[in-house]
Amino acid sequence: MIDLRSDTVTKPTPEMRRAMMDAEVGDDVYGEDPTVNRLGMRAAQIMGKEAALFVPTGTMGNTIGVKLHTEHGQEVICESRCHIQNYELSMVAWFAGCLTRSIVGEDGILSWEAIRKEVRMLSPHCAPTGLIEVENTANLAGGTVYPLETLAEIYHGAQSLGLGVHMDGARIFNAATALDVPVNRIAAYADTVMFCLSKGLGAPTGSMLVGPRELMDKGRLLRKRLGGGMRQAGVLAAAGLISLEQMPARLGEDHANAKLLARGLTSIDGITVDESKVHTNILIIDVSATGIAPAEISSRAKNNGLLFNAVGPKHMRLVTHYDASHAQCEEAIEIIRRAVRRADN
Ligand code: TLP
Repeated sequence: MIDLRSDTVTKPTPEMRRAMMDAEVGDDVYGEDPTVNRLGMRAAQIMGKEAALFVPTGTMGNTIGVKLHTEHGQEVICESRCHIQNYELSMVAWFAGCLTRSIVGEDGILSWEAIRKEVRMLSPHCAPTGLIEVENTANLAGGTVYPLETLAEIYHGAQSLGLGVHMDGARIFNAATALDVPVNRIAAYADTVMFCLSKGLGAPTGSMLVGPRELMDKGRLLRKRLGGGMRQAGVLAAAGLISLEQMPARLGEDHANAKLLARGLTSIDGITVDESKVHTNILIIDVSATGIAPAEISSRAKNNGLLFNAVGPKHMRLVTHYDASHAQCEEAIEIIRRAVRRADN
């Protein structure tokens, strides 16, 4: 099976499995797991932040991140397709007691100008803005990347109003690869950043929340409250360390494979994808002109050895990763070509 449903499907490398086997562990609720502590130190260092918190999932990292910046009854400004609004079971409302106020950004990218218009102060009618959230790369917009200047404007604009910025950087290393900058240049424009070890970086599970030490100390308590005190989590952190140190350097291959897919798929009648907008490992294709429902295309492709999913009534998503080779991506194009061929031609 060629699996392009997500980069979450990657399996730990043999080196990760060996490191997990040999990991030194302790009780992380007491702060005594040396491997978790090492991972936290490296993550903070690489991101240019004071401290880090190891969490089981990106969702928990975002949940804690949002809660750290907000109070019940506030609003979180975000982009309309973002993960915290669409894929986290209303966690912003459920745990932080806030509403999202979303803005449609071009290609999933917000600007300070657009955000500024939506910032609200407390009044007899309005809940105040508590936080600005940016997702980088913007997953459902096709893995798009924030230009550094745009992030700088948002961050400085937010600061001028006393607002914090949380970055859902699940794929921040893909953004750094696309911009060809060290990842800390991107992280510098957010107070807290969540990033995933378990997506393109290949760890079996785990994400990091990084930011000021005081916030991360509070975050530890929130993690415990959410049931994320993982005890001997060093077995997971050991794989995470390999993700962090070794995997970012190869993300360019995934980006090249995504470009290859985009180029191949534009040659198929009825499929629309703007190759010039594919900069990382995600592509969203419009299949509406094939006249075939995405779910049907998905099921035909599956019967021929390719997994990829619909995102809405017209679009489908393909995600490249280290368990999907160049040759498999070439094969995927041919499987899709056959899947959208009508019976009558
Ligand atoms: N994304 C998954 C699905 O949930 C959609 C995927 O297949 O892409 N932020 C972003 C931007 C994400 O893409 C994801 C996962 C998360 C947060 C949540 O991470 P996990 O799955 O570890 O909770």
